[in-house]
Amino acid sequence: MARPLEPDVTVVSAPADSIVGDYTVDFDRMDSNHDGAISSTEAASNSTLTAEFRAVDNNHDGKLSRKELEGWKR
Ligand SMILES: [Ca+2]
Ligand SMILES: [Ca+2]
Repeated sequence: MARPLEPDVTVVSAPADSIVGDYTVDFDRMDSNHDGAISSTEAASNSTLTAEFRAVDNNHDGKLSRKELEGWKR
């Protein structure tokens, strides 16, 4: 009993977040409450940034300004 040939559908899930080792941060997108700074909560979507949050936060106010982020990106 031959079965009709069906296309073998292989679902390849491409990682949406494939930026590795490239510090591309969309400040405006990450600043979800638009207060001009990235809080640790807002940075949570970026694991790399979360890991280095304290280092990036030069003035230790718990938020990352656009300037602090610029310095991080290099
Ligand atoms: Ca914010
Ligand atoms: Ca800061």
